[in-house]
Amino acid sequence: SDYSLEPPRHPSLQINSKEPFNAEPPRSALASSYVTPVDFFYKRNHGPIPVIDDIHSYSVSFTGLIENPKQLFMKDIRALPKYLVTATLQCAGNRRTAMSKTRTVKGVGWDVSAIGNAVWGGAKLADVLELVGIPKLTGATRSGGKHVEFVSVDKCKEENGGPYKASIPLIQATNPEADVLLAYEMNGETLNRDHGYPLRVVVPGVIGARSVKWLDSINVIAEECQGFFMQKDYKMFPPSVNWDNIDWSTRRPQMDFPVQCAICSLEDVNAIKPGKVKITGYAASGGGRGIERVDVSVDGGKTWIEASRYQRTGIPYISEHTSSDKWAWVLFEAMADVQQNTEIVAKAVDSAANVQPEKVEEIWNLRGILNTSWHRVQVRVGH
Ligand code: MTE
Ligand code: MO
Repeated sequence: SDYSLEPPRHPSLQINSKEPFNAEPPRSALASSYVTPVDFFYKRNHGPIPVIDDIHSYSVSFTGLIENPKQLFMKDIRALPKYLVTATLQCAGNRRTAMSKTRTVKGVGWDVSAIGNAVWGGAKLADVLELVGIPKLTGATRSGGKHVEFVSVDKCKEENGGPYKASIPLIQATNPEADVLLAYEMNGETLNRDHGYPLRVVVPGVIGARSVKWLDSINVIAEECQGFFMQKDYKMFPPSVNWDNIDWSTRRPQMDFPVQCAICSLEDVNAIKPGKVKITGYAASGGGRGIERVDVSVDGGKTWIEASRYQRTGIPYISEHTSSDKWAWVLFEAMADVQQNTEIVAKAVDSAANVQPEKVEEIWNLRGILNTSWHRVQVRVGH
């Protein structure tokens, strides 16, 4: 079958779907390291993993509304300055399983680990676009191009056997500060097949769906990409919209992800001993908004304590401080005293003072995306 050439994967991944391969690490493994090891990084695919063997003949074609259409080979991309960007990638479907418990949603189920933080290495898309005649900070090309479309090599059924694709605005693609990369490395190693070998897009602060893997072409276009995953998926609808009354054209494709956090040191329903319990997890927000605060409750949300936050070890985390990684998650830690069965809750606040919604019901949507409701775990305390 098409799936006979899949790469090997770590046995401790929880598999949510086998073909296409969708898997996430156990919670406990996720929050134990600031930079997520490649083996434990969630894998989100819509078709078989492409086989790209001949790296010398591999190229990306640049087409559309540009001055100098051309083909770029890996050597051309590698000849540009190499940047390392620490960025958290999160699937819009992260925490979907919990959302589907209130009302059924459509999509692959995920626990809290469809998220990971990696050091991506590659060329800035803004530098690459200069090679095809588009200067930095361009909102529109002379021929009217306003969006940059990324088209993959893979084939998926949602595109009727065509390639996966997505787009971002040209102004973001040509802004060096937006740190959009054409990445060929992940955590200092050559990007592996699962994560987009030999070349993928990384759009920091934006839902994972726009970070197209296995690039085949980049097209500068007038309107945003008309592909399935931009127009018929990954849009946020209100709870009143169902499969009978949905009108996809009424909503924009989701780009930035909202403020999110999850407890990773506990699962439903863990049995713990009475006394001090350590509560750890991650918090992240989109658009480069840092994490201002993480609140933890051990009485179901009646009272709260503030968790401590950190990124790289030894450097205190201060939201919007230059020593912090602006596109990356923060890990949090709190100690609390627990004497009886209870619900432990976490919620984060980002640098724009955005907060997480209390109840999943309020943000329920038929595709089960962006479940950023307060994260709750039930614990049983044994004396
Ligand atoms: N790119 C291609 N070509 N095909 C895909 O199926 N999935 C997208 C995105 N890029 C996808 C893709 C989605 S929905 C997510 S969340 C991220 O890749 C996941 O990236 P990862 O598997 O490296 O974690
Ligand atoms: Mo995703």
